[in-house]
Amino acid sequence: LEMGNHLRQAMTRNELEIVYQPQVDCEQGRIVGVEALLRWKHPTKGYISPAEFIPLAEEMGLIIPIGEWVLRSACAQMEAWHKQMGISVALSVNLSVRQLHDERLVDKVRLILEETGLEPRFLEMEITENVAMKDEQLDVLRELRSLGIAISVDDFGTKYSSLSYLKRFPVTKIKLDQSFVRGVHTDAKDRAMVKAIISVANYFQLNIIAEGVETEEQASFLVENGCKQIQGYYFYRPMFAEDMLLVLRQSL
Ligand code: G
Ligand code: G
Ligand code: MN
Ligand code: NA
Repeated sequence: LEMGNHLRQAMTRNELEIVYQPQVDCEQGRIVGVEALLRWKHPTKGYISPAEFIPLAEEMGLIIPIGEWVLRSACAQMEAWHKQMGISVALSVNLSVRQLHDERLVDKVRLILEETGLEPRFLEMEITENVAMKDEQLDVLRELRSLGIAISVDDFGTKYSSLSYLKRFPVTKIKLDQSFVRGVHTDAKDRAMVKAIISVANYFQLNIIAEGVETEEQASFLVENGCKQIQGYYFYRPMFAEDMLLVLRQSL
């Protein structure tokens, strides 16, 4: 409860920050995207992971203004990098399913793109499979797609109904969950799972990226099996914008 009250003030006190994690295309040998990840710099507890406070933010309805802040800040940052460096790198932003229940979401997104100047083709929104996805939310996703925004399924394969999801929803990309990546060198079932998901992506003509890649062995296995995009500590950890600028410069 106390944390809830504090979270309410976190935005106005500028305690929320965004870190960025590069996404590497191993075939092109360059950074093709970055994921924006929220952090709460708590005055006494230090950095708190969104895994701890997003559920609370969702319960309190705070995810709506927080999500809007993340989107606006990250789009503005990405557009600044584009202008500074002449790069074409995409931005991924995590979307809570609660935000898809906000009937003003599409207007807000359109406005944020206009205000920041970021072209819609450089924005991707990550959603997780969720029971709260009804036809209304499906329509919202279609509208976002028609703005030119890409939609990816985060943590793919860990929830229910993964395949029917791909059939029903207008998604463009699968994010292969790190739990499968972790075991590719020790667990035959994880290897099978990874290969199966990669072929699902191919059959559905979707892009695919692997998350949580920490070792060269994992990266090689993925690339050899047709997953060329990699996100994980093996290449880069999430970092603050200042560090990201240097990393992007080097990746030009
Ligand atoms: O960065 P980290 O591994 O601590 O993230 C933990 C979880 O928080 C992940 O599931 C991630 O998708 C989620 N998350 C990170 N940033 C955001 C955000 O801006 N909005 C939402 N809804 N979830 C986020
Ligand atoms: O659920 P989502 O995919 O949005 O969450 C991504 C989370 O995974 C981020 O919080 C990020 O900090 C974390 N992450 C990114 N790369 C790695 C990695 O290589 N290993 C581990 N353990 N976590 C990672
Ligand atoms: Mn994500
Ligand atoms: Na994930």
